[in-house]
Amino acid sequence: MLRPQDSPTRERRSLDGLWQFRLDPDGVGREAGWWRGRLQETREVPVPASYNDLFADAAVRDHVGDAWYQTTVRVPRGWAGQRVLLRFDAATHRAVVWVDDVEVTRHEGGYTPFEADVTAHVRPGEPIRVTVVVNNELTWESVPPGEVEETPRGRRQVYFHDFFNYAGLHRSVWLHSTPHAHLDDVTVVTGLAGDSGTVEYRVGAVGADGLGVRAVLRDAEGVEVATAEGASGVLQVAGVHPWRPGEGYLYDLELSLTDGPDLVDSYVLPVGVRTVEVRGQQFLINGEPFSFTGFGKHEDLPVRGKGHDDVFLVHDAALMRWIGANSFRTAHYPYAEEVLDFADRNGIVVIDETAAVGQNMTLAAFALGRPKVPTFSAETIGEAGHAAHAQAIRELVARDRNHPSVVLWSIANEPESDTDEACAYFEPLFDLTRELDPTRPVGFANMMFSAYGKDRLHRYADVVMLNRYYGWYRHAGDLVAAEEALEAELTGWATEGKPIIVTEYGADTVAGLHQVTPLPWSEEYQVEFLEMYHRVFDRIDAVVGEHVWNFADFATGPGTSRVDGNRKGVFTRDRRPKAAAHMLRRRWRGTGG
Ligand code: GCB
Repeated sequence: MLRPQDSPTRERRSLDGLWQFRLDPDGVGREAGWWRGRLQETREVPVPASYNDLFADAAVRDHVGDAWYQTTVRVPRGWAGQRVLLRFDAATHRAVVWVDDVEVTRHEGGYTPFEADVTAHVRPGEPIRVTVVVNNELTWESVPPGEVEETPRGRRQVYFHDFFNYAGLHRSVWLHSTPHAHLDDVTVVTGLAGDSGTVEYRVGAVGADGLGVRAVLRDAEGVEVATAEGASGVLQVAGVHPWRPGEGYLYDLELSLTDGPDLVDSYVLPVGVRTVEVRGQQFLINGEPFSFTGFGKHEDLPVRGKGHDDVFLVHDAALMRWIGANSFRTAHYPYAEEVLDFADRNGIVVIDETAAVGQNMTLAAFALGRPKVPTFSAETIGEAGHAAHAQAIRELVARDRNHPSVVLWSIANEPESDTDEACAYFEPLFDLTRELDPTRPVGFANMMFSAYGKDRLHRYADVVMLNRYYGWYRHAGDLVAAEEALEAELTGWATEGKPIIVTEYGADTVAGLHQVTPLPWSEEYQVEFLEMYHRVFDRIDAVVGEHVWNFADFATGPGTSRVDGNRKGVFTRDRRPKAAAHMLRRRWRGTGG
């Protein structure tokens, strides 16, 4: 599936804006066929956005089940004779889509795109009614997992991860056109040898028997640097300008489907020429050791929830530059593609994560005070959950494999990782990821309960990724004991011979809360906590990455350990710096101020 784009042969029309919206708390709309006509008793909601925080209404915020969206759009007159597609960049967590009275597609998983060929259901120049039912329920079969509880007060969603279960149409919706004979897939793999580069490409095409494929690579000035013929090939780039951290140099790969002298279809893919490799305890980008500085982030904003927003895309990146962050992890799900495009153009390094979070029932029992159930079993995360996870990996790699910014796949966050069941569950998922993309290392973020000596999954991973909270969930307020414990554990991990990225470390901090003697929740404690971690990191060569948890404060479900959400942000939710931001800036930029 190629993204919608405007090219000499393709066009797109955005469906973003205000849509009609109706919650379906009793779950009657599917039976009643709400897509068959104008949706009744609606209010307007913006797309893209989560619906939860728009109305200051607990029934909307905590809704469990179906939510209906509807809009109309006129198919451009000029699209006669073209294929017409309806594409959703995401619908969280699943959706069914109708064009007028006809179901055209359904999709499972809240953070990857899907589309339907609607050519047979539209007439160029005429309007269509687009109806979508978006369902936000998390179950043992979904990624992430959860459980819907029936209570006397209605249905309640329980989930095992630490961020609010925002739902809705979080990303853009498109109507777009392609020719009937068309390119439908492209993969690039890049290489570097001295000052020459290679761009290996492979395209898929439909209805293309007897047609030719031509590939033209242009540099950032638009100058043609290499060409090739055929559905796959290797372009040689003499005097290559590599993509590198801090400098997102991109070439354009123009792919054309041709019929003799005639152009049938055309698609342009930005390409960064770079290599990624794990060698010993180093993480190499373009053959040079790379150290990750930055954050685990979230897609999370006041009012919008997880709705993608270009304003905050630009602003967050500016703050990351200001502070000296060179990278981030898409905790805990694939982010909007606009975010990766921006990272590509700006040389920001990305650890790309699936939505597999909350697969740890020991942690869930501890955090939610629930009886412990097995994580991986026929009654909990079983075959269906495994299949959904494998599909989530397939869709993530298919969507993001051509982004130079993405250097490492994270296939899960803090899963159970110390049991036979976890090994049986994860080994095939690591294999699958490598089979889908042999060019990037693969890892998962390990949780403290499976500390060094206990974890059994790291043997499948190329990089050790650790989320650690010594000084917070353990040894809270005692940074001396925390420092000893952290150093002892990291020293153990360092003997594994793999690079270590500390993918989370952080302390909840209420902005404006100050203490003379640093105590948990104060700005001073956050600073001393992070400084303690840095002392330890600097003593252990295998540590090649530090990602503070979190870039900004973010919304969570209710709970006694959260005050208006998770406060481990280095910035507040509205992006004001806490004292730790200035400290990090001194460390990461080496500016002394
Ligand atoms: C973690 C999780 C993250 C939480 C964080 C916390 O280990 O990966 O999702 O938000 O801890 O603050 O507890």
